[in-house]
Formats: sequence, structure tokens, C-alpha cells
Amino acid sequence: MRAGLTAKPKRLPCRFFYDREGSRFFEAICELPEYYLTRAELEILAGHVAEVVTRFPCGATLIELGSGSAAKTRLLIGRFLDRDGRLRYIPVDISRTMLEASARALLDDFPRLEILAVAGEYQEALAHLPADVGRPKLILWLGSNIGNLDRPEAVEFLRRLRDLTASEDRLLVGIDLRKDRRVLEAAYDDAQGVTAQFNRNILARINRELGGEFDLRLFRHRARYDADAGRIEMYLVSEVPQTVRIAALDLAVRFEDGEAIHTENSYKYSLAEIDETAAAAGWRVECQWLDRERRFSLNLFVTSEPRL
Ligand code: AVJ
Repeated sequence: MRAGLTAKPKRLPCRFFYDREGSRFFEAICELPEYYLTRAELEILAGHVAEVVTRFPCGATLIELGSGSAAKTRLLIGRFLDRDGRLRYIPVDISRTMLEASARALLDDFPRLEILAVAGEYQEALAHLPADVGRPKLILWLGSNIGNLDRPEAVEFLRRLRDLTASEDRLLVGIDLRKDRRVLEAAYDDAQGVTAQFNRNILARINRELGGEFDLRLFRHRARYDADAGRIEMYLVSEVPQTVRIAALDLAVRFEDGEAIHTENSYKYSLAEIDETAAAAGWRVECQWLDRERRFSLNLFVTSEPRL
């Protein structure tokens, strides 16, 4: 937080959005009429779970990066359990509270599911996966969570995943597509102001956890689409000149009138960019499905090179 707030221009890492409150706001975003991503991905998944599951023999392990409430994952879990009678599920999420709640809810509904939950950031969590993770593996990276990485970072992370996988494994990645600016900007600046609350929660969290004195009313939510970069950028813009104290950091942060904190990037891909990104990281797009309105893609990646 200190590094970001003393940087020029100011920025905060988007992973800090997801405390208990932030995770709730995000769940609410997923229900918004403007936020088409979740519904589009669910539509695709519902149409193709069987196709995904048939590629795996009995006894597969499901690993999910950024599992959140795991609402969409239920389709896959249900299908695997119907067929195999058992399944090992390893959800990884930065929000411990969300992870615990979703694991409990899943066990209530699927008593034969075996869950090993890992709370942490992706990179860290991957290092903590048990050495005997079952084979074959299906790794899920849904919801366009890839969008928070810049393009070189996305390649680098996909390469790390590739290094963990064998030829019988698969990676199922949900990726939001480039599209009309109006559709994108509405999805990240909804009429009810839920995304604005989600964005401001990062300041509320500094207040709660670090003794910050941010007045949330003095920061405006801003979302803009940079069509060249293919990314939505979110900011919190100071509406007045002000100085904000943060006790635990022993820091006073000065804001000029209209000065912004960059809080999130959400990258969008063309179909060609998906192919290029996969290829650059040692994957091949085995299957690709779009929703009816062609707003979102679900991609089944398989390794393109034999492992050394
Ligand atoms: C969780 C990163 C996929 O970028 O669409 C939603 C986060 N931010 N609305 C996204 C988010 C504002 C979301 N991801």
C-alpha cells in the first residue's frame, strides 16, 4: 500500500480488493445487468461441460485458480461426480473467508467431493500444491481473471502453469473479448454504482486495517476503455485537494484536485491474441467456445510441446 500510494502516478494492486466486504461486492457485480461476463461464461460452460469432462478418465483432479464463490464450477463438479462418484477439488483463492464459505457450501451439496483449499495468491499457492496432486489434472482459470495480468505477465504465468502440467492435462480459461467501448465501460461503471463501491472498498479497507482516514465520498469511481491497449482501467479520483493520513504506515498522502489512484486493469483479448498468447506460453487452443452474443470465450488449452 505504501509503495503504491507514494508512487507517481499513484496505484494500488487490485488483489487488495478482496477482503470479506470486497468479495461480497464482487459477487454483487456478477449479478449486475451490465456485467455480462459471468452470465456469458456460465452459458458457455452449461453448453459444454460434457465435452470437457469426457476428455478425462475417471479419477481426475480439478484445480481452480481464483475460485471465489465457485458458482460456475458446480456444473463441472456435478458432471464429474455423476460419472465417477468421486472428485478431488483444489480451489485457490486470495479471500480466505470466501474460500471457507464456498468449500462448506460445496460439501453440503456434494458430500462425496474431496476438497483441499489453498488461501493465497496464485504464485504462492502453486508452490504449495501437494506434490502428489492426482493425474490427470484439469486446471480452471475462469471469469477472465487473466485480465488482471498485463500481456507479458499473462504469458509468463501461463508458462508456469504449462510447466506444472503433463500431456493428458488441460487448462480451461475464461477470457473476455475486445468489443465496443460502450458495452465495456457500462460493465465497469454500472448504473447502481456497485462497481464504484467495490472500487472504493480498497480505501475502506485501508481505513479498517491500517487506520486510514480516507473520506470515501471524496473519491470518484472512473472506468475507461483504452482500445489500443485493449484494457479497461479503473481509477479512484480525488474530487478535492486533500491530505489523507494512514496511521499504521505513519504516512500522510497528498492528493491534488483530480489526482487519480490507478486500481485495476482488465485486459480484453481478440481471438488472434488468445492464440498468440497460448502459443507463446507453450499451449495450444484445443477447443474454443463463445457465448451466443460473442462477448466472451471459454478456451480449453492443451500443452503444445512435450515436457522436458
Ligand atoms: C475478477 C478481474 C475478472 O476484471 O472483470 C469487475 C474484476 N473489476 N468489475 C474483471 C472486476 C471491476 C474482474 N475480474
